[in-house]
Amino acid sequence: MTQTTFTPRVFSGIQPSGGLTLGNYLGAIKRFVDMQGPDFETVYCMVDLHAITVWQNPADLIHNTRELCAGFIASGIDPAKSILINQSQVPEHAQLGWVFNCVARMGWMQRMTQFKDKAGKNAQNASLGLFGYPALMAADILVYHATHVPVGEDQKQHLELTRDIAAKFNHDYGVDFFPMTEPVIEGAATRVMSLRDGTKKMSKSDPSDASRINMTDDADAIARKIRKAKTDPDALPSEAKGLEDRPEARNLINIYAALSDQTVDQVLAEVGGKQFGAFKPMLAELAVAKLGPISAEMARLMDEPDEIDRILTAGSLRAREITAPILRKTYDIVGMVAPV
Ligand code: AQP
Repeated sequence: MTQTTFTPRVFSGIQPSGGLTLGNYLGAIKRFVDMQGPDFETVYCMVDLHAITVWQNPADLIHNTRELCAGFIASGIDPAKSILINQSQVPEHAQLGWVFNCVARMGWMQRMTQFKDKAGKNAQNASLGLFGYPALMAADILVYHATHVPVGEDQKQHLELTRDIAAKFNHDYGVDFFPMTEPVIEGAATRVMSLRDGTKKMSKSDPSDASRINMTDDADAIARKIRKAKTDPDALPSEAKGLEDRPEARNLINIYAALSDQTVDQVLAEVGGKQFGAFKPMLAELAVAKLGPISAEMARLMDEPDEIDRILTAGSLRAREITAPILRKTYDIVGMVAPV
């Protein structure tokens, strides 16, 4: 079989399941912005169908979807350069998701650690959607034939599943139709941890607001949360090796490195030997300087929700020019009679 060449295309998404966190920004959005340019077509998505795998108040879901879109744009994603959509406006995501439900195997899905983490002890009461989420995520990516997906470290397993689904589909139907998508997990902050517990991921659904920096936090809130962030009593090391077994120290250094576009070694060369009492104000100042303009622009954009809705509608029309033919071709391969 001749090898298909795929257009270099980036797809990634974020759930509008709450306010954006610094983890979403550094692990995902900042890197979405970096990939926007001549090398790739870029498609960025508010994955509202994923958000409802756990209960969402409908009014909050609308607000959070618009706020997420505002966060994307305020961070530097340009709707003229990237396609910006909310998932439910592009029906081919869910349609391909169904095909992939029939390709993915129960055993594969049962190994997904995020389901186990999110369903917790009450898995019998979790929604079927939460269990099937990674198959829909594979469809989100592959309905664009996306070749690259920038994500945080926590999504690695779902990206491997995406490749497994693509490979099984191609194998079962004897085609070379879906690409083997490359995860792009790079930078100093692929896993930003909770400010209260350096072994737990910073998450928008953590019950403790002090555990995270929200993109909408004001300067006082950012400074207070960093001041109160859990640390240890030792001074900062001068080399990365000295951060081993110091999860909270490592987390704050990683955040500083990602916000200042430096490597961890560069940061430690500057701050090694300092106590947290001296380092935390430096980090707070940097975080406020970087996030302040973004949250101000988000607030301005949120004053014009109609404009955000127009951007999402225009994005979905552009997206469907890509997704409709790929879905149709998938249906043809599978054996679905086409309209005449
Ligand atoms: N703490 C994090 N560090 C680095 N990257 C992160 N991401 C999320 N948290 C961190 C990345 O952000 C993208 C979108 O994630 P999501 O919101 O769709 O889902 P999530 O990973 O489940 O994020 P949360 O904040 O933990 O959401 P809830 O609390 O609703 O479950 C992904 O690329 C993710 O890697």
